[in-house]
Amino acid sequence: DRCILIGAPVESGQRYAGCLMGPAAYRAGKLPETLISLGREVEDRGDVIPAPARPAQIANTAVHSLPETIAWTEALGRATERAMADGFPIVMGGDHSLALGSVAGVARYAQEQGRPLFVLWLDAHTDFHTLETTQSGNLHGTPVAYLAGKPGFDPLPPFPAPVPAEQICLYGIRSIDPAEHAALLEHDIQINDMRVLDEKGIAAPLSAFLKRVKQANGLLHVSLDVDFLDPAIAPAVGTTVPGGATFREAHLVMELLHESGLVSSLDLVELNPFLDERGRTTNLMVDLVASLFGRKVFDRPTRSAG
Ligand code: DIR
Ligand code: MN
Ligand code: MN
Ligand code: MN
Repeated sequence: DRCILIGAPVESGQRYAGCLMGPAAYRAGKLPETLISLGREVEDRGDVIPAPARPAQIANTAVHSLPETIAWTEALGRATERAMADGFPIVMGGDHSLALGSVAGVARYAQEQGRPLFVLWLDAHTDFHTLETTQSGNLHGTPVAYLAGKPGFDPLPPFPAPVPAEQICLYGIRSIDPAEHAALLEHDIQINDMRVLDEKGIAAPLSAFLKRVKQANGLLHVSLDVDFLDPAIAPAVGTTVPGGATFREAHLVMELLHESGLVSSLDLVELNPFLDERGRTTNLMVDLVASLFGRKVFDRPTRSAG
């Protein structure tokens, strides 16, 4: 399957300047060349340009840059849906609010194909606020509630076909706001917080989820937030949280995803190259994508894949 690179220089979903340099960093970090070296065809469609923002009114005055985020959601929804028809979209962010659009586009495609959509959310945060509950006002904290079909997103385009709770898997969680916690208690979304992963290991809960994707013949969207990773190895993100995935844990997740053959689209989000140490976080993210596309520590060519 051909990889379709979509640049999404979005930073309206949070308040640190610099996320808009993400797509350029992935290109400078040789993401396209890396995918080609792994045998993929690559088509870079350049950076998406949203329509001019139109004013939008909501009650919660804390909300930051809603008009810009709506414009991005519309533009990225269209770009990602189109890319699904042509190959494997890799949306290079940009902050996590871009997933409001990318997942909406993937969901529309899944609906047209009559296939269930599963979402794996690799993140320190649950991103389960609505426009009404967010206190920071940063809309990068909202996409999971949006794709789950929670009410409270009035000025945004309605999410095409809400993803059922059983088809959403949150992974690596270690920061949940009180309003998110209350809302999550009313949903059946699987929350693999770090406490769970410490005890069960990084592989077992993921394998169980992948089994369900396979049984359902589902499409699988993976949304990788840089802050899933431990800040010691991935410092270039505005919202670091200690206690994240280690280098090998993160690679193992990607290797298991590759071996499953189930992943059909990917977001790379929250990289802020302005905060990076000589491209260190960028390089790690590119290497993780390489593992997702089949780079191995030791290739065993004759081993039959499961
Ligand atoms: C926090 C932080 N829950 C908020 N969210 C982040 O602002 O809503 N998500 N950083 O990635
Ligand atoms: Mn996030
Ligand atoms: Mn996060
Ligand atoms: Mn964040």
